[in-house]
Amino acid sequence: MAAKVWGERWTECDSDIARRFMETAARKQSLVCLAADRNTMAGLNKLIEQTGPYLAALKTHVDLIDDWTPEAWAEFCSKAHQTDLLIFEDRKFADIGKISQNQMAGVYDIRSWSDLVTAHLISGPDIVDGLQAGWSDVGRTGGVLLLAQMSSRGNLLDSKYTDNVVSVGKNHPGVFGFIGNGSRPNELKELRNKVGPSKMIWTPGVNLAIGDGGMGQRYGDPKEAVLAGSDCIIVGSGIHRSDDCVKAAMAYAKASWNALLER
Ligand code: 5BU
Repeated sequence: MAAKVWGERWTECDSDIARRFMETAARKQSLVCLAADRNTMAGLNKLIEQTGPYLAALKTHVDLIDDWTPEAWAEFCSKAHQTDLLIFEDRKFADIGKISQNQMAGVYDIRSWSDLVTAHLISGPDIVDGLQAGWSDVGRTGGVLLLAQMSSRGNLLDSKYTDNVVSVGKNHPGVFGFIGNGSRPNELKELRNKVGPSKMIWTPGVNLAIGDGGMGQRYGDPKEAVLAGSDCIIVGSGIHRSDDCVKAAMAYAKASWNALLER
């Protein structure tokens, strides 16, 4: 099933974690990664219990939560893994390699529960090795999503910067894939041409409603993003701010899955 729907993304793929994601997505018929941006443990637990069956991955901002404790977090993560979701901490690491390795530990101990993390490449390629060393310090493996583009207006990741990120990440085994701008299908198409078929492109900045979000967030249509080359739509408020989160999650799952079939 996964091989058939994912086509060359499956055959050219060089990552076990990406294969896991593609299998989950095919089984659940959803390319949705929920951006679970709620600030209480109760809110997060409720959200994942409701929407988990319609998601292919879960994105967190662990430092947003007011009542965070290691125990409550461990329980939440085990709930996510039981629903077969990769846990993606959108930490946007940016420091030198050694400090990034150490930042995978600390109070939140991201290395112990995350399967994926985001990183800027602004400090150079050693950040990827630092993050990989973080996972290997606790006997785990994970993948790095490099920010090749962003969804927010006026960001400084211009096309020359994108090219540099892609050329470093494209052949690096520690790089799971790239963050692309889900709000601009043309930029995304260009990114997919640069990246080729072997790495993932995941995209925030998607919403089924027309219009942009607050504070410079830009939105595009989920179907257009997938047709342009996105492998996973990252959806936050489109689901967690909806009056009916389950219905919303199902709608994003359907739009993304049908777009993959069309692609
Ligand atoms: P939204 O509610 O769907 O706008 O949430 C988007 C999420 O994706 C939010 O958690 C952001 O931190 C995240 N994001 C983004 O919006 N744009 C980016 O370029 C990157 C991450 Br990278």
